[in-house]
Amino acid sequence: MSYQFPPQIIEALQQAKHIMALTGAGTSAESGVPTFRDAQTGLWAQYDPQELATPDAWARNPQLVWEWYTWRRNLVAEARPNAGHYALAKMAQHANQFTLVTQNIDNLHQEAGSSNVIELHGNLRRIKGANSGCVYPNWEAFTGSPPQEPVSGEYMRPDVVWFGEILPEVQLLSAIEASQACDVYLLIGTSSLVHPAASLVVNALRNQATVIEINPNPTPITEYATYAIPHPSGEILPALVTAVWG
Ligand code: BJW
Repeated sequence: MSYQFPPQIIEALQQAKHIMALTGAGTSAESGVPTFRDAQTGLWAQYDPQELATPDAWARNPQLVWEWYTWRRNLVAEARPNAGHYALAKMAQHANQFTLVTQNIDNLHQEAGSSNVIELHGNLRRIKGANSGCVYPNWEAFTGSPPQEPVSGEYMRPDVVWFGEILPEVQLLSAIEASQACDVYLLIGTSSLVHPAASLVVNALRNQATVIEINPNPTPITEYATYAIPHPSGEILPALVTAVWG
């Protein structure tokens, strides 16, 4: 990709003591994973994701919600990390300090080699007891739609964070700390509509960090970002890593 990065972006990244990146669904779009607010296909076209990712939807119809997540798990199983995921893993090796925070539940950052990924909204691979919250690392160990916990008989649900639910405390606190400490904040492939993830950038802006948004479409943050790069992250991130670190 022949994007001409402003020299200030290169300099800010080269000199940064601490880079934080917050990623959203757009980061995995070039891996073939639909973004959260994209139109859905086939059977699922009639459902609004925002109305399926809620405790109310689960209470009303756990089978429907479980099947939606099964459909998404199958999509993600076919997906491979794209050049943007790999570039972020590479960035971590060059940066003095690097914190990768994701809203995604697809595990693609880890598959690209990123470690210590802070997952704010859970992970599609894990499931947990709907009442006990007891977490199991691998959904494949269970059958049923939704599966039931073998001893207690309670329903098992995906270990993800739905609207109205509290984010995992340790992960959220780590993300808040990084957003307060970083001098460069990369905002990648997120519509910045969902809080508290969308509010983290306020900490960075308050501290005069350089905020660089990478998203083909404008978001509520675009006008506040120091730089907005309106292109796909799978193209921009590898070019950026090369431009900054060679
Ligand atoms: C590309 C690209 C390419 C395309 N390259 N880019 C403050 C104000 C108002 C409301 C609230 C608030 N605080 C809390 C709330 C309530 C609520 C909320 O935010 N509501 C808003 C919708 C208004 N938040 C919550 O309920 C959170 N809980 C909470 O705060 O608890 C305390 C509390 C509760 C109640 C009231 C007050 C406090 C929990 C939020 C959990 C979100 N969960 C989900 C589902 C996870 C599981 C699953 O995936 O099924 O997380 S919702 C969904 O949105 C998912 C995503 O992680 C999240 C963000 O979406 P994301 O990643 O930004 O995706 P998209 O699709 O929106 O955008 C994709 C972007 O990519 C687009 O911009 C494209 O342009 C771009 N793109 N191709 C780069 N190639």
